[in-house]
Amino acid sequence: AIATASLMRLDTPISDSLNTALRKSHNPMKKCFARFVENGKRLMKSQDLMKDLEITIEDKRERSQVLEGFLGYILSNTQEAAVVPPNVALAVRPSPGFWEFVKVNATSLRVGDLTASEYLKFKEAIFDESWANDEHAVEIDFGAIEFSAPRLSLPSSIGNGVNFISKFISSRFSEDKQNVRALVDYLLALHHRGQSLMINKKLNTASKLQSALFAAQVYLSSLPKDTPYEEFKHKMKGWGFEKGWGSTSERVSETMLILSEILQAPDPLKLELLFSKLPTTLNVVVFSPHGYFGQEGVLGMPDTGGQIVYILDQVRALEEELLYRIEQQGLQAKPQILVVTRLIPDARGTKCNVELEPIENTKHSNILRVPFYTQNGVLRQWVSRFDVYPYLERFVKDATGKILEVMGCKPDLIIGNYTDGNLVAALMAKKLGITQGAIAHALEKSKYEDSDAKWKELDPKYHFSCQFTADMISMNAADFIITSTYQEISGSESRPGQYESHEAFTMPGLYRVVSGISVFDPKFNIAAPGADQSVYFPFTDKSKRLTNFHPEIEELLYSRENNDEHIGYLADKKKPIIFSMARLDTVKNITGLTEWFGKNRRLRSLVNLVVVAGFFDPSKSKDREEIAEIKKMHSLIEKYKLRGQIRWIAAQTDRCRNGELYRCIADTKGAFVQPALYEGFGLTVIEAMNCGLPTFATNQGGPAEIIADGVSGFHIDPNNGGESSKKIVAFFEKCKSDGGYWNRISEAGLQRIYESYTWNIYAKKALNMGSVYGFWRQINKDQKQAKMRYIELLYSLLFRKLVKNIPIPTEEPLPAPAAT
Ligand code: UDP
Ligand code: LCN
Repeated sequence: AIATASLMRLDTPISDSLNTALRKSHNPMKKCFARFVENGKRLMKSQDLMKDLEITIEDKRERSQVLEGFLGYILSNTQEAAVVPPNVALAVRPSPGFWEFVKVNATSLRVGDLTASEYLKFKEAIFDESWANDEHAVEIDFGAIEFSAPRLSLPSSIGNGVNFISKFISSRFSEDKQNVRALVDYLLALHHRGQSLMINKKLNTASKLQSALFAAQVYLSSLPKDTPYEEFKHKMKGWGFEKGWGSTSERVSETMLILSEILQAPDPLKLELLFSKLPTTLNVVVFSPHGYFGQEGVLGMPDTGGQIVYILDQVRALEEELLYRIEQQGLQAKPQILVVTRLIPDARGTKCNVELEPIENTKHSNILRVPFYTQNGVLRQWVSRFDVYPYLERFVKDATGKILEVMGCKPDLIIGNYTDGNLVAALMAKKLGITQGAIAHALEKSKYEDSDAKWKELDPKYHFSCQFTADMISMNAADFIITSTYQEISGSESRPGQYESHEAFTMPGLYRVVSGISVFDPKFNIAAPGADQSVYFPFTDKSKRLTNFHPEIEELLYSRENNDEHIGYLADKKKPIIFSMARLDTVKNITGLTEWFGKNRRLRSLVNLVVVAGFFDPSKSKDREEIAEIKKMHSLIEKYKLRGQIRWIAAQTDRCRNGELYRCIADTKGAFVQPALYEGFGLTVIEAMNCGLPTFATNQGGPAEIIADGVSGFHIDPNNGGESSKKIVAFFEKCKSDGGYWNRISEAGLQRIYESYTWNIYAKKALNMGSVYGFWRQINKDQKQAKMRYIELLYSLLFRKLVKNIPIPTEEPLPAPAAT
């Protein structure tokens, strides 16, 4: 039972109802299950099951009878079926976060329930029978340690962890006043550069604090509201209060009232409010080791995309909010945010070889670069995100030293980004005893089909054994996790979320995860990013348009010449443009879009295609996927004779010019198309929408949540190019017959953005998380410590060993500096 503790299950197991349903449709189902066993596929997905069902139950009426009943419900909710004749095991997901496992004997149609562990073992037999039968195969089970941890129960509450934790803490306060002591201790520990904040030792019990608050509030009510703190600080100190309550008598009074009310009768909303006012966070470290992390000339390269844009915008928003809060709290402190990445000596014209670089449009934030080391010294070249693991342990050690030196103190909060950044953040947070937040951006596991079960096949190329282990470690070590969408946590009705796919999975021969992370864990919080609205603003905002870029953009789109920056040309300048921009990764599917365009004559007659992606010479790339995609782009242009209708532009690194480019596409009454096979969030989607450009985006992942289909844009199915290109055609045809249609979609897109996707909302939420979870980890110390011991074992015994499989690149000499 412990093995499935974190997997939410329905009250009544499905096996009974399934038994009855199978008995009722015995004959057609017998044929159907016989086919599942005979078709040769050992791991079937939902669409495979449906296809077989269509083949075996030819009669449409009979088929729909079956599909309308319980069997249809089960089969359509089956994410995966593992076939080991004569049995078929089904992993059924009736709704987000809820899983059931059953085994059906294809001959007798007898049904049996399976636990997650049993299901995974059954599935493993397809790949590695002796491993599946090994009683002592490694099982990872975080649910077994966290059996007493609080869990959400409603799928609708998923992603709103702060709210849940506040409720949980206040109910603990109500149950036992002793627990309030923890809050007093927490306040006592707040300090800045050796100086106590909020309260000092005089107020070391809840009752002393309560009386002092009462006395102070009576006194404050006699002062004019805007009296500066400086004028009454001595009086406050006399009672045991320190700075941090507020800059004026009114603010101090407000904060004191909130705390008094909590001490009198705990209330989750008041608790959340109090935590948003406490000076808990002044110094923040943000880790993002891989890639070329820079402010200029790095975007669009492999591994160097949205994560960088996100972090730089995030830092600006966090700094702004921190400055605002510090001012309100009446402190003179300077907030410091350090983005810590790797220093790359072979910087290829970027500033990635500079150790400390101030972040533009901030007052106190910097990028700190720390090199990766090998046995031969500093690693000079870029390495792919799939190959970074061997350097991380040393990186944490070096980075910790540097951070303490540059900040002059310990940070209050560490935020990791992507697998490598999250692992590094977890290691450093543990070392220094600091609150840790994690941000995935993309969990690679969901991007590649069966990447867990088929890990052995993929490992030489992607090292998923390291990556998924690191992900398991850091998502469990993190005090809180920030996600961009609900989908990222628990997916949609039809598709499991990125985190959800880490609940139960197996890598045969390595380990079996029977409870990895639960989507009902209250550490999950949704805080969607925005797009920098000074760069991405509507094309209708004429006075702000960057017209100085227009001649360059005209050349970029329409000149006839082929060069290093663009190839192909647009013969008919009057047509609207469908536009896409992404790194040239397979998953971005830019080649897919090119092929849909190539195949759809009607689409080609209506619009031109412009894509910004990668570059044109495969021999100049070091990235395996990029090389393959470059070659494919060239062959598609030839195959479909696209010259005259396509413009392929190389990766663009100037954000401001890109903003204007989106707007120029809007001027042509065109559209943005994001065709990814899977997209974690999709910053280009919100950039395009911010510019007022109607957007078609993949229904696989985050964009499905950003866009309301047919209202604020459109969803397209990347796995069904024919249908997707028809949908684009339908839009442009409708625009021809209905003059206002294009504008209506454009405006609805903008409205959607303003309601939900801005950086200011994000910064407030993220800082509140740091504060609430900082306290939660204190009162949950014992549980956390037990979990960390388990995590340390995984790190030492598993991860360190796996890292050794990744080859260290041999040093390539740097090219001689160009003559000037
Ligand atoms: N981008 C860019 N130039 C390019 C390709 C992409 O500036 O040639 C930017 C794009 O504007 C967006 C980011 O890189 O800000 C890509 O983020 P997204 O979330 O769409 O995808 P990711 O690359 O993170 O997977
Ligand atoms: C990485 C991705 O793949 C995108 O989907 C996100 O938009 C980006 O990071 C920022 O979080």
